[in-house]
Amino acid sequence: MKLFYFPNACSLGIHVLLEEIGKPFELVKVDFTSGAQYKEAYVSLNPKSKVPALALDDGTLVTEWPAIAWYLAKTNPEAHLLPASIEGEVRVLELLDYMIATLHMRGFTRIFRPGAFTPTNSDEPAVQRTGRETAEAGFKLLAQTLGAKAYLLGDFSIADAALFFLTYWAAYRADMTLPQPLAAHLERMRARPAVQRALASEELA
Ligand SMILES: N[C@@H](CCC(=O)N[C@@H](CS)C(=O)NCC(=O)O)C(=O)O
Repeated sequence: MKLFYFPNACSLGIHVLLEEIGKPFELVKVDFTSGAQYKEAYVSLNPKSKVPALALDDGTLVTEWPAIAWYLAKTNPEAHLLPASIEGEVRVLELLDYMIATLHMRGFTRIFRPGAFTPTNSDEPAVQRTGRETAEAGFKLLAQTLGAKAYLLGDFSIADAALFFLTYWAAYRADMTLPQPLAAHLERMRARPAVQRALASEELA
């Protein structure tokens, strides 16, 4: 299995899950700094020009964060990355959709790449403000969901890996102050050996 990634992109969350599973995998860096995601070598593999992308051993590719995480959880049941009940699975899907579609795509992508949302340079600060408001409102809701629990669903699940890359971005890329339960979740995640291995291998602090 090969994970196409870029350091500190949302692929970090999938990298964490692969480390949690603990089976061998290969990391392939898509060098965003040289625009490699738009060059033929990568586009011919993944026409979406995004990471994460997971190449399976049969040569097929899985894209989209929730689909990759779901695939890894279902094919590695011994890693216990999903709750056992259908109700628990539904809550994970609900959280993943909110975290990826809203906090990542409508929040952080606006903060990091405002130019993708407006052709007018002078509008970019307003785009970033909207992104920040979206992310902050999302974190407020997620803090309520987490409450005093250690992990979003009680036990660790793929949802926590998504929350991890978002809170990591908030703290280390966007200079945001996280609600206390989420700051504690970030530290709890950072204490997990799998997270430490993923951060070290992406040369992140
Ligand atoms: N909907 C995709 C979004 C993935 C995404 O936006 N990835 C970013 C990195 S965090 C990316 O590859 N950006 C490259 C680009 O847009 O040029 C998913 O859930 O996997």
